[in-house]
Amino acid sequence: PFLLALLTHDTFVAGNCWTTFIDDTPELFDMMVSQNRAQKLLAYLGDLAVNGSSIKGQIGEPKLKTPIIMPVLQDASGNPLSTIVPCKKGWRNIYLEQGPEAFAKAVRDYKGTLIMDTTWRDAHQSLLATRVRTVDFANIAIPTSYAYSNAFSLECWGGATFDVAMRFLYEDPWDRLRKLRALVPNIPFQMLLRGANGVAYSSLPDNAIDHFCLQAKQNGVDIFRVFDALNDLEQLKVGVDAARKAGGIVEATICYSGDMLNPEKKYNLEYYLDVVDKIVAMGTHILGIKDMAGTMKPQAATILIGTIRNKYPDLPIHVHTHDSAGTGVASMAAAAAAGADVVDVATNSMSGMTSQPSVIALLATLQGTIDTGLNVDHIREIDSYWAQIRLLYSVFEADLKGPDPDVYVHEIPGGQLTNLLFQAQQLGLGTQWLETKRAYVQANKLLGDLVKVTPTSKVVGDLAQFMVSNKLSPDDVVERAETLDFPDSVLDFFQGLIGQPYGGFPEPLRTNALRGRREKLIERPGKTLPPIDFAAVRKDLEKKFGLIKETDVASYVMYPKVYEDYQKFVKKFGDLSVLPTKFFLCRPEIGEEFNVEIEMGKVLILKLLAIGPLSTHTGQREVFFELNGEIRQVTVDDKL
Ligand code: 3PY
Ligand code: ZN
Repeated sequence: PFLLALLTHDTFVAGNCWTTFIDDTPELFDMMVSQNRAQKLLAYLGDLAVNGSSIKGQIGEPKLKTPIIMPVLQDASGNPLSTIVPCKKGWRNIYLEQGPEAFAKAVRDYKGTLIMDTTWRDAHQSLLATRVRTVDFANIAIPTSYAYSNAFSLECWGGATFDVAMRFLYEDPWDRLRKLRALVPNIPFQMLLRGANGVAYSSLPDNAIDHFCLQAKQNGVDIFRVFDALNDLEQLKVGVDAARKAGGIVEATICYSGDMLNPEKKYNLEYYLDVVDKIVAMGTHILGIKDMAGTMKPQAATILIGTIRNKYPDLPIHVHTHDSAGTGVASMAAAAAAGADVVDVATNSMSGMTSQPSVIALLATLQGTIDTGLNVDHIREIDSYWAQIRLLYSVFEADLKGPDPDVYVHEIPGGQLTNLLFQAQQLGLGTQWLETKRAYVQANKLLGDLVKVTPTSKVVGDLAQFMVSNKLSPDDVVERAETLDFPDSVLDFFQGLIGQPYGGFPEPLRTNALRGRREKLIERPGKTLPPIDFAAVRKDLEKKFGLIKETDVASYVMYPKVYEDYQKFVKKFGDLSVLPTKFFLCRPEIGEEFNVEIEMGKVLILKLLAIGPLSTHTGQREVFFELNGEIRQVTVDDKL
């Protein structure tokens, strides 16, 4: 087709084909790029048609069979609201015009309680294995900019989304951030940063966190919720300082674990208040309270938030929970009543159970007492979109059947609960799930009763699964520690790579498990990790992958192997983030026509025509497509 375009080009036909023809006719180059992209896309679709989906965690086909119907918001007079361009009104303007301190003050001065919507990050991380793709956020982004214009923030980035975007969805997480930012200029974007671990699972050199936060800020993040999984303040400070230096709004966060109301538990009110005092002394624009498992009962919320509010009347407080036990709305309402400035919710269809409580359930609970500034009708309209998206991603559902108030016993964080349940279901053993939960409690006790959230929750979960699969009792683990082959994450923790736990490491388990193979760290890891040489990383990546962005450098530093695999995938199949999810997950029907906008204004009209017979000679099949009216053919290895 490129040659055809060249031969039929007006200038060429007229005989004016001087040597600079190609330089002077850049549209030919554009066309070559488009052709190349189209061919890669067909290679992916052909592979999908022959071999089925290779997306990890996918089971079956989406339940959604019909095209997505877009919501229509209405203005106060009942007329359709135009959502052609993004809304401009919102809390982000205060930050952009007056800076983080003024933003924090305005939030504190607000008379009601604001909300953060987590649908674009934690909700799908907790319910759909973090698999929602950029295109499905982008399609609803502009209407969301109107419906949520009074929201404190949208949580849309960080946590597990960074890793999963590259590893399983073959997307650039930075590209997602940039696209969404352009579509939602008015609502603050919030990310979750795992302190000195960045968005990885153990510590990185300090300059990697600084570099990452600067890129995040420059590409669209406004608010950095920074936590450390052990509430280790030195580890936390690395993230807090990086976010502040980048110019972001800092939300230094304390992780809530266990049951503060139970006097026998390790983490009590005194413990939390001590950590809060230290966070305040460290300096933060906002205090985050992160109840990642949903074990903060309403009465605990009242006492904890009420006490902090009295002690620090000017400090904005932002509270996060999960609805695993079914008490999330009650806890968030209690937090709001006790003086929280912001609480977390998710759109109805992406809420409940291991996700955040439902936004409309919370609005109904607060109605007439606490104002959130939100328009319920608009929120409901946006949810009509998410109800369809939930069906589109049904292939990643963990199939939770209802709330799990057992969370008060096992204390498994929301995202991990779904994950472990899914894995237990895959094994198909009816008792596996109960055994995993029981082992999780035992593993936590063996490790010294940790604050459990990524990455410490992974340490506990890995030890629990290790105990179940090797049929080990807690006594077996202690007695045989010197010979057992513990999971890497457990050894990382024992070594001190994740930080120092409150109350110290469990001994002699730690020493026996390490057996002198790794040196025990007594200081935070970042102090001794050699700094990243960014120029050298960039040079190396350019050699391997050609022109790259500074955000690629940050991706590589965070996840070297995942980034390289992602780049190799893109070289083969192109950027698939533009492909509608239905055709990313499943092959189209024969004869079904669909469109893919590969870049602004460049739309491919595609149709799968036929899948050829298997060549016993090559083990391959020819797959035939129609692309913008022309027949195209790709050769695919049949792997089945
Ligand atoms: C993450 O770190 O990804 C979390 O969601 C922690 O709650
Ligand atoms: Zn969470």
